[in-house]
Amino acid sequence: MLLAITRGVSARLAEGELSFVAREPIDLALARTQHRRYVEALRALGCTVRELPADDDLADSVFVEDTAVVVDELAVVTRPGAPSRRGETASIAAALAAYRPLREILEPGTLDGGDVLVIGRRVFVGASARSNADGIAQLREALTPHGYRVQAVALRDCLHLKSAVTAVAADTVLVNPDWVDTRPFDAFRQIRIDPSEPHAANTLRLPQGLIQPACFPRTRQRLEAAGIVVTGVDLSELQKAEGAVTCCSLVFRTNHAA
Ligand code: CIR
Repeated sequence: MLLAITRGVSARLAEGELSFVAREPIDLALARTQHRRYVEALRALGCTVRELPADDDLADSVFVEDTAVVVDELAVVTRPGAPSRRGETASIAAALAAYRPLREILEPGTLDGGDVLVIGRRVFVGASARSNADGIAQLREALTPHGYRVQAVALRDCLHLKSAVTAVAADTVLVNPDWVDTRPFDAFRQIRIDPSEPHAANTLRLPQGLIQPACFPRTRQRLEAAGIVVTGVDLSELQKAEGAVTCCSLVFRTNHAA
């Protein structure tokens, strides 16, 4: 089965880290409603969802993607680049231990899962302010023995690699070329976001469809013109916290019960 691990929205969401967006008031009740609808979309697209309880002390803890990289063979628990987020990993490691052997990124390495894009055996890692060279090297050391090729990718003007590029089909990426060097993705068909929607590249690809924030209709048209089925989810309040669709779940295959 396809399992998605999620975590509820912290009461302190509005106090989380921000790097490239200005702080705005967040409607917490609406954030929670939107998150619930996101979880429903995961279920509608075939995921069994294991929801971890919200942790009010950890403002950004709804963004579980950043705490681990899960591949078929193992899970690598990260050491998030923002010190305020390092308390998020212990509970994720405990949850993942039921499904995968664990490795962890150790000091001085830092790595955010939002920087890690796995497409088949190719692993692209954003060399961002959150993921340093040591963290990328540790990830390479963990994954190379299992046949993965790990490659660092330069970024600009955005938080994570997956802010700028995600896979929308096995051979296709959706990319914002203003934020990422597209040459590492030359082997893939590339769809560009509509330039009026710079944040539109973050999509979550599931076997039964693609989830994208609902506020990017022009980019959605480009995807649909390419034959890609899109489910739009309104995540306005989580976007104010600099999150989007990949960051709210860790999705992987397992034979174990949830
Ligand atoms: C942060 O800056 O860490 C959070 N406010 C947002 C993290 C979003 N994560 C992601 O896109 N993978």
